[in-house]
Parts: sequence; structure tokens; C-alpha cells
Amino acid sequence: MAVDLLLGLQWGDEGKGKIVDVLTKNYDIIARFQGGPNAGHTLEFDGIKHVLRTIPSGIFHKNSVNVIGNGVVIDPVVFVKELEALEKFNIDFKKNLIVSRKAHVILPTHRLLDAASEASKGKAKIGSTLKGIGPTYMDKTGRNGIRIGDLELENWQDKYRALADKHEAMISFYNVDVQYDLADLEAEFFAAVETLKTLTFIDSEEYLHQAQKEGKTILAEGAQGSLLDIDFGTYPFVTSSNTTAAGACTGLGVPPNKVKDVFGIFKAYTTRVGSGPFPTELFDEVGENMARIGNEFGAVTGRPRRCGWLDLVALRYAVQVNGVTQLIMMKADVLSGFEKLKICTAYNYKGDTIQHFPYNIEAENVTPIYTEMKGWKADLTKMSEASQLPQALNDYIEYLEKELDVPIKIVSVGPDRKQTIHRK
Ligand code: 2SA
Ligand code: MG
Repeated sequence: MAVDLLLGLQWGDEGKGKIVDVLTKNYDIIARFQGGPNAGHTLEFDGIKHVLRTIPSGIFHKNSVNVIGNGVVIDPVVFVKELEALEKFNIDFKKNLIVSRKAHVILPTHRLLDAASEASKGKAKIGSTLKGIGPTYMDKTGRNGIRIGDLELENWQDKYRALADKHEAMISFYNVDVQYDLADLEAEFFAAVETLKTLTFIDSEEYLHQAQKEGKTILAEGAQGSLLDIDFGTYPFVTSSNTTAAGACTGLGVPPNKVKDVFGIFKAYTTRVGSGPFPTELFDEVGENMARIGNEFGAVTGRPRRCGWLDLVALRYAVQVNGVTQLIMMKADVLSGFEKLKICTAYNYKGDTIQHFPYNIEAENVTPIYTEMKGWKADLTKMSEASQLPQALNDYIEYLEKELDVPIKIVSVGPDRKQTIHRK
């Protein structure tokens, strides 16, 4: 009867897609509550690799219903491409995928505004995925947005026209070089809207409420990560939604007292894509090795991800803000073969040693303080039982459990569904 949450604790790309796919068998419903096509959730099974953008990661399981909640922003054009990529899997979209009428629509001009805003910032750019996320959430909170439910109305295109015209004026206001042919973009957009309308639109909060009453189980799937949260992340280098636990309540209409487990997922090291501070970032061979072995490239944009050691200060903060009850550690296999491993346990902040995540973590204020641990050599990718894990890895895990005061229940040792080790 409860709702469990699965949230990224770092800067995204922790491996949420894979773990949702692994956990889906325990749930009736998988629901996305924030973000949109800026997310890239990668799943691998039966030798196939799949990247999902807006569609929840339970979609490959016949018996799970996948809900796109009110807190999500949807780009019909990207969405339709995502549906097409799933065609060969014979999924009954009408039945297994439902969309909240209250979710907001990303317009072609939102994407253009995203590009114009980034171009106008020069070096100070956010490093956005250019999917129109920021401008769409701006229109939502500015009370100008178009919602999925609007698409069912006769005259929705009038509202569209007024908003798109306003966006065009805003784009020229930025006075940057953004080339586009709106007629082309609109043709593609209107066609995609028609396909989108073949799906089931619902009042998802009511649907989820009834489902809970019937005793169904729900897993809310986060996108991006806690350090990209609009309130608690490294502002302004964040995304435009609440990626933390509270976002699941507002993004689905789930009351806080119905939330049971909060699964917090993190990589055994840290990555970040886009701009912004990253205290434990490595600029040497060690970081390059992590990127290479971990295949650290953005699943949506292909951008190389910046890599660094695990940051316990940031992780502790994310555990607190989200109320994490169980931890899931990803990509342990990538650290195999590193002689020594470092973990950042505190920051030197303007000369003081601190253990909390401060207002500002810019490099000029923060130097990480590390503890060193022994590495392991064994290839973990063929392991399937906790008893097979090397002692040095167990030490690493136990150290984190003690510091964070939350058990690490799952350790992932490769991208495939099967490469998942459950700990007692
Ligand atoms: P946006 O597009 O407005 O949300 O960008 C704002 C910041 O949020 C970061 N961001 C992400 N960081 C990691 N992974 C994300 N998803 C893709 C992936 C990213 C990709 O799964 O690999 O392919 O590049 C994601 N989405 C947003 C972004 O980098 C900005 O720092
Ligand atoms: Mg990703």
C-alpha cells in the first residue's frame, strides 16, 4: 500500500534505470515525477542496451503500469521517437503507459529559448542538455504553460500560438545567434502531438490514490540527482525541478505519510556532466581511467562526464535531505584495479574543517580532505553473490555504511540486469 522512492544521490547518471528495471518485479506501478527528456536512463538485458528519456524504466515488464506524473515535462517530438525505438518490444502502450493531464508540454520554442539562454551566458553557461527543461518549468511556475490536458481541448493551438509568439520575441531579446525554422519545427511538433494523443491521459493523482487503496505497490523513479535539485543542489548549476524525495510528493500527488522506503543510489565514485563545482574532480590519469573504464559519456548528449573520488560530505547531505533508508552502490566493478582509493570525508572550507555541505562549494572555498583505502584487483563482473566480493571492497562498503548510517543493500558490478548483488 506504500510508495517507495528511488533517487540519485549525486549529479545524475548513478544507474537509476538499471535498478528500477531490477526492482520492477516487486511493484505494480512505476512512476516518474520530475524532469523530462534531459534524463537518460540506460537499461541492459539479453545483450540489448536501451536508453529511456521520459518513459519510466518499468516499461519492459508486461505487468507493470508506467505513469508519467504531473511533475514531468514532456516533449512530444522526443517522446514519439522514444515510442518508435520501443516498437520492436511489442509493448501495449495504451495499457502500460499513462500520462498525467497535469504534466507540462515542452514546445519547440522552449528548446530554442534554452539554447539562447545558454549562448547568452558564455562561459557561465549551465551546461544544460538543451532539451528546453528550464524554460518549460519557468512557464509552469510563471503560470503560462501548456499542459497535456490542454491538448484535449479544441482551441489549444490558440494558446500555443500566443505562447510561441512570446517566446520568439524573447529569443530575439537574447540577441544571440540561434538559427531555426519554426515552421519546420512546428510541423514535426503538431504531428508528434497527434501520436501522443493516442496514449491514455489521466488524472494521475487520482489513479495513484485508487491504486494505493487497492493495495497496489508503487515505485517512484527519480531523474537526475540530488545535487542537481533546484533547491538543494549546486545552484545555479542545477536542473529546474526538485529531484529530491519531496519532489515525488508534489510530482505525483503522493502524500508524505505514504512514502515507505527511500532507495538512494550512488556510484562508487563521482561523476558530473555539465558545468558547476565538483570538489573531488580528478584532472589526472586516475580520472581519465575512471571515465574510460566506466564509459562515462552522457546518455542523452554524449558529452564526456567529469570524474572524481567519492564525496562523503555530499553523499551524507543527500542521504539527509532525502531520508534514505537503503543504499544502492553502482559501478563497483569500475574501481577494480585501482591501487588505492580515496574517499572525501570532510571539506577544508575557508580554512575550517567542516563535514556538512556548505552554501557554496566553489573550488576557491573548498578543498577536499581524503581518507585512503586499499583497492582490489578481482574482476567483479562475473560475481553474483555477496560472499564472492573481495575483502577490500567489503571494507570500502562497510566504511560507507558506518559513515552514512544506512545499509548498502545492493552492489552493482556491471550494466546488465544480472550483474546485481543483493546484500543481507
Ligand atoms: P537541464 O537540461 O536544464 O536539466 O540541465 C541542467 C543541469 O542538469 C544536468 N543534467 C544532467 N546531468 C546528468 N545526467 C543527465 N541526463 C543525461 C544522462 C545527460 C546527458 O543521463 O546522461 O546525456 O548529457 C542530466 N540531465 C540534466 C545538466 O548537465 C546541467 O548541468
Ligand atoms: Mg543518465
